Amino acid sequence: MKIVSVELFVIQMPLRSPFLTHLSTVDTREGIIVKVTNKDGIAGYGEGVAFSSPWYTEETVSTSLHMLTDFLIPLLQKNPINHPENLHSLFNSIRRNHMAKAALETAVWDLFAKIHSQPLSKILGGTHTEIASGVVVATDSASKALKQIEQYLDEGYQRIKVKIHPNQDYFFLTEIRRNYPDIPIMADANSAYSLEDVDRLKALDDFNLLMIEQPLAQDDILEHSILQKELKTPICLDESIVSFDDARKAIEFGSCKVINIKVGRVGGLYEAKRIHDYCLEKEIPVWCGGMIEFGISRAHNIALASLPGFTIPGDISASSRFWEEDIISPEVVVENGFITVPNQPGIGFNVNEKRLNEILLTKKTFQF
Ligand code: OSB
Ligand code: MG
Repeated sequence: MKIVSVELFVIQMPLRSPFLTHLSTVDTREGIIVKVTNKDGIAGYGEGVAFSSPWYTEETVSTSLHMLTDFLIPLLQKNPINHPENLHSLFNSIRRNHMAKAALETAVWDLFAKIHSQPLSKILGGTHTEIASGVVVATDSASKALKQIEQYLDEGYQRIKVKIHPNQDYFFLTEIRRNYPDIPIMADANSAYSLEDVDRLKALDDFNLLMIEQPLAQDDILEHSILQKELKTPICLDESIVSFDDARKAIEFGSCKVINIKVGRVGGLYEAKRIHDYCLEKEIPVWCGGMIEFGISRAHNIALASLPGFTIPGDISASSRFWEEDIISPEVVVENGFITVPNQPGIGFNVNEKRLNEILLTKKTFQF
């Protein structure tokens, strides 16, 4: 692939409205854009999706920059590769730090697809030409949630996800179901409960939720298997699945009936595809999770979600869900509830350099 340079752009953009969970409020998003250029001047892009603080996983923007600068980029520099899949074993010498790895790995996938003049979705084995779009409501009152749900349904979103926790669950969902008895809805707890809350969680079976996401501890597989036996509502795991082996164990133990795949959380597209392939074989539906991301990661998610096992709407929403103006052109749009999978080579979206520069904090270049 003859990579000649890697550039890191640290950017920062305010969200159009704050994103509230019981763990943290995100109102400004920092991120890392990775640009990998080959000897012919072809550029591939990736995005680091760690947050500024370690509330969702242990990684942060700073730890990602450290890993990229001091370990991952030097490894790639010393070990030229000819296929993005080679990065998986190359990066194995470094423990975890999945979001840092995925930032660089996804950029190399985009470059590889562009070198072969193929859409990334095709390179990965994607079959869908459009993907069903869902959206997340992350607010702290039923009245605000109802307003947002109304707006998102108007915009065509096919599934609504709401954030829940012990102070915002039964009453909150009652209000929503009173207004919207039939819409496809699910709830994400981001580990707000423990097994002691089993009766509280059982009560949520009343709401005909598509699934409940990550009710118990962020690193648990065992207790979710105990809980799933008590619930009618399917459990979907997010935080607990950081690798192929986690997915295999969770499915074997019956800890979940659905898996949310996030490219950053599992360390890249290669691992994401392995999890997808395994779930397809085991008839476990998967959907693509979101990280309040900018357009580059959004584009990688679209390519991933074009794979055949992505059968339910995930958290890939339009650029306008979070941003006044995204860093890609065209922006991601949702039409009649669907996002079209692009046909252009690579991720199929151009980087809007003007916008990127407007929100740029720092830039670092590594010449190979
Ligand atoms: O738990 O899925 C999550 C956002 C940031 C961190 C974790 C999560 C989320 C979301 C939605 O729920 C993300 C999105 O729509 O981009
Ligand atoms: Mg989640």
